[in-house]
Amino acid sequence: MTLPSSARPSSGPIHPALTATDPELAALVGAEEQLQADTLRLIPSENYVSVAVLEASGTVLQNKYSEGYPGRRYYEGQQNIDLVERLAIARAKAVFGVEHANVQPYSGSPANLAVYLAFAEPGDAVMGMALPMGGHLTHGWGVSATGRWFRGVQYGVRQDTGLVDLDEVRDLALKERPKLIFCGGTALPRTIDFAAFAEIAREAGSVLVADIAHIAGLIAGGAHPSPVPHADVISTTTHKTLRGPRGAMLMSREEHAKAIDKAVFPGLQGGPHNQTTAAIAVALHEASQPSFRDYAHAVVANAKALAEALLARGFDLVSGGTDNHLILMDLTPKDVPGKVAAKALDRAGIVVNYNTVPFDPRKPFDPSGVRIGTPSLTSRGLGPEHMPTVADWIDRSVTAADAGDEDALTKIRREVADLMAAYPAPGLPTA
Ligand code: DSN
Repeated sequence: MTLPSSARPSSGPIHPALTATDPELAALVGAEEQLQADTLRLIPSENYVSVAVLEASGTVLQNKYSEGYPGRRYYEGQQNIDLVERLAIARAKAVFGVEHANVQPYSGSPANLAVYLAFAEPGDAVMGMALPMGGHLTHGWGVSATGRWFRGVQYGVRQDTGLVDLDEVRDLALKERPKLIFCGGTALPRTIDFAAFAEIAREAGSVLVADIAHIAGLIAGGAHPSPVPHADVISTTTHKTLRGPRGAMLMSREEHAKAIDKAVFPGLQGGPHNQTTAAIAVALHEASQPSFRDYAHAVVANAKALAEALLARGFDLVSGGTDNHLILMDLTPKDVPGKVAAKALDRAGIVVNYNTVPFDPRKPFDPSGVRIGTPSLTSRGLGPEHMPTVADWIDRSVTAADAGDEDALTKIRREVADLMAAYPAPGLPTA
């Protein structure tokens, strides 16, 4: 499988001007580069971008204000910026097969808020998956503005299967008639049935919003079904499986283009971050290459292999496995809280996040599970043959966490660093 672009050479500082101007900050960047190079990064929403994406996001495009849209700006001097944004839009339309794309949202939460502004009024019912069930804060969860300013109606998964209960979704939707129905989330290991959600939204008279932030790269690479033509609006970040810069996009049919564009600007945002728009364009170009299809399928193959290896070691996986890039482990049977396990794994050089599991009896800041994923390790070229080793490291780390065995964690950390040194990451120094 071709990686997006090669790792950087290690000779000399890779940020010479930064090192000369601000050595203190340069040292912090260098330390982070080393950390990202040495560790096994398993947070499913993270990735490594290519050097080309890194370069685009560090360009002088960031010096330019360009409130408005291509051809309709409030500032002059847009000769190049208009072309950059048009390129990003055209590539988004081609990669996802949509009629309209807005590439200006600063990130996923502002993108979702723009959808509320476009289609709902404060106080309206809006429906989404509950955060502790695997949804997202901005899908109407109470502590979010979307749950405070709108009436959040929340669905979940079945306790016996760990799967979304579409009958419950339909019953709730027909009872509440929400303006918006969100599908998608942050801890969903299984395929989203966009067609079924669209049918429910049609019956309830709701706008269906597919939040594909986690799986955008899988969809682009043909490793997860597309929400097109089912969803009215598609919201995504660009920095997860899509392997672009931190940013977001909203996509839709032409009929919703005006409402979405008006909601993003001037409804919510000022000037777009043009350096990010450029880097999104680069990421979309990379996502349109045949090698990205290989990447997307490899992410899923790795996740399935890792899930099997974890199950073989007695781990309890929500829904019993995965169809995508993500695994949600319930550590209750191991008698180790998620946070204790995540911190021990971190000391072993394996970076995950602690996470609630559906029906979690513990609190969100000290939950029962950890969430892991394979986008980053796949970007480094690891394959299914490595997943038994990864599962073994996780197993030994959780056991060491329980036993308070720091020596075992230190030993695993050395083993992790050795393997990662053999698989350099894009944009990072080699050993
Ligand atoms: N914070 C992101 C994640 O980690 O899934 C979702 O916004």
